[in-house]
Amino acid sequence: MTATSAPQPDVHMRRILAIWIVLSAIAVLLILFVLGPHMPPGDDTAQAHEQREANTIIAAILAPIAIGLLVYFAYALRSFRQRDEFEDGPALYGDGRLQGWWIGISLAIVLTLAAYGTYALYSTESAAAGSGGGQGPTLISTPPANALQVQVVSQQWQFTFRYPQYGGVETTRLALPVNRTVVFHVTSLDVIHSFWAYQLGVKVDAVPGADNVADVTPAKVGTFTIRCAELCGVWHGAMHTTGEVLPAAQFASWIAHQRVQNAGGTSKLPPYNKVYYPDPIGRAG
Ligand SMILES: [Cu+2]
Repeated sequence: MTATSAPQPDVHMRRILAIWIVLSAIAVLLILFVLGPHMPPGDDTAQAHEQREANTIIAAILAPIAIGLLVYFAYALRSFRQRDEFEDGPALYGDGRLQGWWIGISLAIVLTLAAYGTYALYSTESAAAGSGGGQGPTLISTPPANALQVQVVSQQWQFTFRYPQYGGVETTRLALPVNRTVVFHVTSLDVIHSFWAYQLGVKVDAVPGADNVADVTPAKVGTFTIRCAELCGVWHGAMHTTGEVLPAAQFASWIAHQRVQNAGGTSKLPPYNKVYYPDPIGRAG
């Protein structure tokens, strides 16, 4: 028997604690400084930047928890394994210290995240940067007067985009000028979809009869991915396209060209409205 030379429970706990602290410190530093700058959804807009920050912070908080579980599991496998006859360990009842720590730490983590989320939601900084959420017809931010209005019209299974300030022209491609605030008005003609412009940090429910508004300011010229993020029927998976952020002059000539090219189609569209309703029997002509 090696019972006399086996480490005491306190020694085990101290070892586990030491391994956990070292690994957690490494993981948190790696997440904050190495992985963080590459976390989704990037920083093409202030909203995307904030979401990336939130993802980084949450990952940094969760890593020590995950590492704690894995370290304990690995240590238990190695050191606490019953090698001869199998026998249950003593039951753990009413360990007040363990319960106290468990409830205390869980409470601290949850309340910290709730406070952080609430602060981020209501801080003047994020309100000024725009609201990517699109939770209804009114914005929590105040977009500038020259903001570009774009209506996102969703239907099974594609998005089209209407520009009310440019004669109400409707296009199958979404192009936006760089550094100009855009206000998306998201709606649907049939079932519930979700307009997800990944790199812009915008995800807005597209609900029939609803005008969900979100504003954002694209800060970089380039392309971004648009996906439907709500299961909407058999071709939901094919409901995606690529949007484009253009230099201002290029956007101006693009939209001017769209107006001319689509003039025939625009004249047959119903007048611009916050919402539309399906017209299966063609009452609108
Ligand atoms: Cu969809």
